[in-house]
Amino acid sequence: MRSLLVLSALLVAVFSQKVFIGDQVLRITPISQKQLVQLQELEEQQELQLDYWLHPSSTERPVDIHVPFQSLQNVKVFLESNDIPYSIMIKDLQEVVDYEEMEMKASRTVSRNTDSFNYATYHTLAEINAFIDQLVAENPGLVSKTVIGTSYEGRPLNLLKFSTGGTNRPAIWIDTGIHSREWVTQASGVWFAKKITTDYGSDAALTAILNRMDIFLLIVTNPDGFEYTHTKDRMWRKTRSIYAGNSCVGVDPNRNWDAGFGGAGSSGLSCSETYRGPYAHSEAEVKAIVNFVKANGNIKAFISIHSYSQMLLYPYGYTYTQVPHASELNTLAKNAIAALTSLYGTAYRYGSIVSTIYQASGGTIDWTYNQGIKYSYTFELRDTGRYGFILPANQIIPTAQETWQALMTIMSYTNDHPY
Ligand code: BHK
Ligand code: ZN
Repeated sequence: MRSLLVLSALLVAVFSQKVFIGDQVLRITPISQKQLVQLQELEEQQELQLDYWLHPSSTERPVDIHVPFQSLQNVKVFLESNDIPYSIMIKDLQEVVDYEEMEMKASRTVSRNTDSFNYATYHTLAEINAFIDQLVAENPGLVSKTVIGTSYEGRPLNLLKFSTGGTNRPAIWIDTGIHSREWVTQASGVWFAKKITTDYGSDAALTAILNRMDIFLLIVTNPDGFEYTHTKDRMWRKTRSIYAGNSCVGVDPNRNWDAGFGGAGSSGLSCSETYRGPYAHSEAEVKAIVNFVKANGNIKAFISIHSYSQMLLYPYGYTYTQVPHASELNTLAKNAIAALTSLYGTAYRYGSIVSTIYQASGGTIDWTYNQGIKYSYTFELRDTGRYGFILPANQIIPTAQETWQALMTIMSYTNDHPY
């Protein structure tokens, strides 16, 4: 294994692509409050360079940790000496990353229109941007593109607008890919865009929505991070912003919003995956959406899509206080999940963020809800952890299809319940 480490260092030097040789993802199932606290303390040990894919919250839910090869012995000894049960979910992360890259390269073709686009594989930022321009060109009466801002590194934030006319119509917002490594979300966003153009005029429910409302869709919400996941580090989650005095690059864009900013479930340390940033809305990608929402006062549903863990969540994440519309949001979530599950039987949990996943401050939908957007939801798409962020590409279309069932439920309800 020592030679593996030398080899991995060599590979980084030659290809400048981060490697995960011998890294494992452990699924830990704490059985007591004490073990939960031990797992929280483990997270503070920065020298271990642990990447918590699922944070500790309760004994009801597992904790998934991506452990670098060089920390594996220490972590396993720690777990075993404290009798904390665990299993190995991914035994060599590099193997699944390599397989994904091989599949992606094998299926790569240059597509000249959105009918020949391969929806069943992962795509680069350039390919998704080309798709966006093709979709606009093919559907000039329905689809348009607005650049709502620029990322830290200067990339455009390409927002798609689906509209059949009118001015300042009530609208639905959907974003995917705010966390760059959650690749099934951007891939689903592409599929949703195409689906809207094929269903308008033929599907009665979608047609009714678009006859009264607009749909905004931001597919690559974190383009700098997304490009980085393709070229340097498949596991990159945050933005790529740099602040003087910080040791590490990037801010968690789902801890950067002005809703309980700085509170529990966010970190003030730049090297943390949940680093909140120097101040609320410091991130260009977040600020662009904030400006857009404020300028377009008519957004009625705001849906921010992540992966993984198969959940549909509503506010709050920063406080245990229930939102005033909790019961309506809960019923709508239940109906949306019933529609989702009806397609392939995929099981979802639903509820408020804080009661369903864990406490997290500065999250997107807490801010949008506090802005008055009642139907604010976050999805966590497939899977429940077998592959986590490296979801096999043959699950892209089924994931997008089932998610679309839930989205249609929320969008139709929003259209039928003006406020
Ligand atoms: C979702 C919404 C609001 C706050 C937290 C979450 C869970 C999400 C996160 O930001 O920690 C989990 C995650 O990225 C994996 O998608
Ligand atoms: Zn996420």
